[in-house]
Amino acid sequence: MTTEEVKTKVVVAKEKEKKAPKAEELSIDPATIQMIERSREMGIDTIFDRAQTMKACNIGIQGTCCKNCAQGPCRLPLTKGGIEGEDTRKGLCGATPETIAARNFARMVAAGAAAHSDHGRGVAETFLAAARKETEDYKIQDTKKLLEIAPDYGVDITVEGESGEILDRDIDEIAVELGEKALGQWGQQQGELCLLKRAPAPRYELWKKLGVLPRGIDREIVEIMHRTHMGVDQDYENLGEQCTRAALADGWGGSMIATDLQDVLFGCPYPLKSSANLGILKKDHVNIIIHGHEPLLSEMIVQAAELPEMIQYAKEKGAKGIQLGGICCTANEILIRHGVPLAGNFLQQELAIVTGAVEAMVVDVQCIMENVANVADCFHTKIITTNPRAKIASGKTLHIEFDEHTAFEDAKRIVRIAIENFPNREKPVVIPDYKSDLIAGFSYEAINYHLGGTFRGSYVPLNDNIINGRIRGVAGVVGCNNARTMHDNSHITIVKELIKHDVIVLTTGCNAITCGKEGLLTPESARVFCGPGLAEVCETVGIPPVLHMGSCVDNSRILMAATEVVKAGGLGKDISELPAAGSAPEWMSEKAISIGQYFVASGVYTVFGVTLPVSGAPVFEDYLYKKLEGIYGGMWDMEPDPMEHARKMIAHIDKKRKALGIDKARERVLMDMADRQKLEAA
Ligand code: BF8
Ligand code: SF4
Repeated sequence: MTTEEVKTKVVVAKEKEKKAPKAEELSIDPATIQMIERSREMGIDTIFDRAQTMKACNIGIQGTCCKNCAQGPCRLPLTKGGIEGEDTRKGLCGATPETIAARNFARMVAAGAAAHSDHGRGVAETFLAAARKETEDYKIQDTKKLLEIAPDYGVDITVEGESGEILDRDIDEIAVELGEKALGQWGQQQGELCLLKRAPAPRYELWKKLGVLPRGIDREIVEIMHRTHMGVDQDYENLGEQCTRAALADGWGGSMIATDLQDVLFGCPYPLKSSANLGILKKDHVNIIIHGHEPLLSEMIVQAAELPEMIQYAKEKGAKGIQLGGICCTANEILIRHGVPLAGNFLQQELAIVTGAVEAMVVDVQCIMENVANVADCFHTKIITTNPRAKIASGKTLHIEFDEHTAFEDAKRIVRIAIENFPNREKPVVIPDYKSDLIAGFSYEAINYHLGGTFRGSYVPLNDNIINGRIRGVAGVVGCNNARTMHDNSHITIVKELIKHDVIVLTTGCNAITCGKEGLLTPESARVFCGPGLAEVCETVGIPPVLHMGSCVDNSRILMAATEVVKAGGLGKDISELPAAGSAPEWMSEKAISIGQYFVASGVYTVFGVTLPVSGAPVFEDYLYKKLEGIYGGMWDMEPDPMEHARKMIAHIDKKRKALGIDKARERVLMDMADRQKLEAA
């Protein structure tokens, strides 16, 4: 390189540095800010830097780039100011922007539904192996839930005795049949998925009338891939219907089965205490990060890390113990069942390694950034891939494949590798001193129990408080981080705005982790952040205003909670009548699109932040944002501004309150509240 070239390079690098936003402009989370700064000081490239140097494609972002055949990519951007007169944009084959955007959207639904459902299939296979006693490592733990759900799968829990008496059926037999029936849902070719009937009857009847009841999980996903192949389905509404079939096969199929069987296998979650953020890592401990989505192996790692022999081994290597921490939804899974603390959400995965304190990051499937391998290369951290579907092509990652028959041995091997890596720390350890306490594990069964106790557990108290106006409505706020927006900012702004206006929030996924870090998952936060009505209810019942329900497959718990609210009565006959709304403020993954579609098709008004790749196809956009309301009673919306986003959700909730005729009750409660406060002050 000539001196001139070197000089130019230095100038370019300095320019880049000048232009790069400060760390505090990229995240609201102090731990994240501190680690972005450290990564920059160390010259380590993270997603926060790459988001500055690489801008998103202006046509892809509109959803109107088609590369479904080799005559393309055909790119149909919508220019600023829109189209005057007739929209004549066409791909080589004549595909309109609507067809192209709808096909791209459908493929996102297919990929998202496939990811959740393949997770569910893996769980069903392990469940069956456990039920058949082919593995020593997994045992059915929650027989109560097993008996509760078996009939939904068409599995009898009683048998007729010799003289006609009704007898309890053998629990192992029930488990095996349940495993077989559940696994059969993937390859089923005809009929309908068995859990669709869990929905309120009018919802199920609507799906039936519309002809969108999914037949089999794999079938609906395959059909999207067929229909979106060059020259097949060229009607955006017809594609939209198939999106619904595949998405329902996710929410009321693959994801719901995953939640059901994980609960039976590992225990149904009930509220427990833990903490969140990078501050949970310990300088003098062997730190193991578990990252990904399937809890099958991580359940074993939790057990392995607690073994006295492992703790002793860690001490021999100079550590005081073993600290586990989770990232992404594996984190949520092991939090809600074991209280393992949350190290961080999606955008913190590289930064956890930047602490220099992580001996091993064990990953399974989904949301694992390839760059964790590069960041780990700068430290002593070992990246261990564990799933045959998800390897990283870096010579430095280890692959220890998960096998349900040897899972505990595999887990012990992984923990041992981490311990042996403890003395290899090479860079100074810097752990941000930030973590917050939280309570998580609100399965819909736990909410039931919390509201009314074991003997009179029900959603009636919740409904009563919605009807009397103390609680304005219910919001499901879920989903990812997205490096195109300020990390965690929209999540927190929206959730705080909702609870301030007495809307109780149900959360999963990376939003749940964000709320945990912000301290919103504690009953005490109610007094600080909630409107007077919601604060009163939370304080009386002793629950946080934001209920952590689990991982992203556990969005099925939100569907079940909504169904329970309908069943408890007084708020209409279907989910679409509830004063409720859904939101994914910082979404990025295709799974979020599948989730959005099944929420919409279940009757929920669902707002996404950031952007939706449909803006280049105004007719298809209108179908999603407006026309679907007339079909399902729920529809999509997109609002990047977090305050406006929350306002739209609250406006929808108020619209539903009015339709139910309970809008006046709220005014009365607020008046009472003001009067009471006046009295107290006097
Ligand atoms: O399934 S919320 S970034 S971790 S995709 Fe991924 Fe999104 Fe996080 Fe969980 Ni869900
Ligand atoms: Fe272009 Fe049509 Fe091929 Fe798509 S399918 S790339 S629009 S020719």
